[in-house]
Amino acid sequence: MKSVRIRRINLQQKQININDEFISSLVEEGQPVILENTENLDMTENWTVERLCEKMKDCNLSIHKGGNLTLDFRTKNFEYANKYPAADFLREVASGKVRYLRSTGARRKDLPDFEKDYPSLSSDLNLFKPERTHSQILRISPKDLEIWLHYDTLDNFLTQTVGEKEVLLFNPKDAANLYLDGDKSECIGLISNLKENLERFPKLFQTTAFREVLKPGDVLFIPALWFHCTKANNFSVSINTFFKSLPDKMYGKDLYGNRDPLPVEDAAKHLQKAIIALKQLPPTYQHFYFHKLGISAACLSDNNNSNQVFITSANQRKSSSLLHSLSTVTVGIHLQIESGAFRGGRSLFGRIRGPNTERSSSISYSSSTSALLPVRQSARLPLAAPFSLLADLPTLRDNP
Ligand SMILES: O=C(O)CCC(=O)C(=O)O
Repeated sequence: MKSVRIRRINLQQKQININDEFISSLVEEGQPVILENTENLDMTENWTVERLCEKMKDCNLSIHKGGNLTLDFRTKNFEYANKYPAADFLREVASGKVRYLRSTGARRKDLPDFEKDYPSLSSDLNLFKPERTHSQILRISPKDLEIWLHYDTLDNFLTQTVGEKEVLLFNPKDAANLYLDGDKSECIGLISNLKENLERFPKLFQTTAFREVLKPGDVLFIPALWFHCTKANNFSVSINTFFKSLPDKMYGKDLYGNRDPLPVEDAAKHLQKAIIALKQLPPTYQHFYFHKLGISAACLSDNNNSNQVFITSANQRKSSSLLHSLSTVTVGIHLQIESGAFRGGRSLFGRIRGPNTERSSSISYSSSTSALLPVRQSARLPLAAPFSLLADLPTLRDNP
C-alpha cells in the first residue's frame, strides 16, 4: 500500500477566505485537502468536558454504544441508545467508554442542523456553511474510537474542534481493491490494525492511502465518493458539513448523505432489468451477450452465483447495496422489497417475484447492508420462510 500525506493549505498565509467560490474550486479539483490556520475553529480551551456538560445540559442524545473501540457498521458491533442525557454521555466518553455521537435532527427524520440543534455550541465558533449545505453533524468520540471505512455521496468538510484525529482516505478509483459491501468496506480497523488487514485483504497493497492527523482548527475536505475512516487520538469533537455539488435534480431525499445520485439508481434499475432479460437465455448466450453488452464485469462474478437471489429495495437508501449485488450476482429470481418498511431496522415486508409467480411474505432480514443471499444457505438464514416459497419457482430449478 502506497501512503501519501494529504495536502495542507494555510489559509492565513495564502490569504484565503472560505467562500462558495473557493469551495467550488476544491470540488472541481476533486482531491482531499486540509485547510489549516482557520479562524476560531479550535475549541480546545472553550469546550472542556465540563464546559460541554454545561452547554449541553438540556440535550438528550441518540448515540452509538458498544464494547469495541473499532466500530463496524456491517456487523453492528454496537447498539443505538436514545434519549441519552448529554452529561452522562460526555463523562463516559471522557473516561474512554465506547460511546459515539453522530448527531441526529430534532426528530429522527429531520436533517441534522448543528447551528439550530446546538445553538449553545454553534455560537462559539465560526463555522462556515456552503450555500448548498445538506446537513451539519456533531460527532463526539472517545480516545481510540475508529469509524469504519465508507464513502458518502455528498461532498464534505470535516472540521476538527477538540482533540486530534487520524484520517485515512482512498480515491474512488481504488474501489475495486477495498472489499466493498455496499457503501462500506469489509476492512475494519484499517488505522488501528493495518497489518492484519493487509494480511487478510491483499488487494489493499494495490491502493494508495491518503493520511494525516487533524489538529484542532483543521478542516478536511473529503470529496464525494472518497473512502474514509477516522480514529480519534484523544477525546474528540468534530462537526461535519455535507453539501451538494451536482444539480439539485440529481439528488433524492437522503438523511445520511450516502444515497446514490438519482441517475445511478435509474441505471441500476435498467441494469437489473437487462440481467433478468438475459437470464431467459441458455448460459452460452448469456455469457456471449453479457460480454457483448459490456456488462460482463457486473454480472459474471468470480464464483458461480447462479443460485443466488437478488433483493432490491424500494427504500432508496439501499440502492448502493443494490449496486453491490449487481456486481456479484446473476439473477434467476427477483425478490423485490416493495414497501421498504423497516421494523427494528432489520425487518422488511417484501414481495417475492419470479417470472411467473408473485407472492407476499414477511421477511426477516438479518444483514443491514448486504442484500445478497445465497439460496443454498437459505435453511440457515432467517429468510427460511420466503425461501421455502421460492423453492417451487421454476427458474430456480432451471439454474442449478
Ligand atoms: O470522524 C468521524 O467521527 C466520522 C467522520 C465521517 O465519517 C464523515 O464526516 O463522513
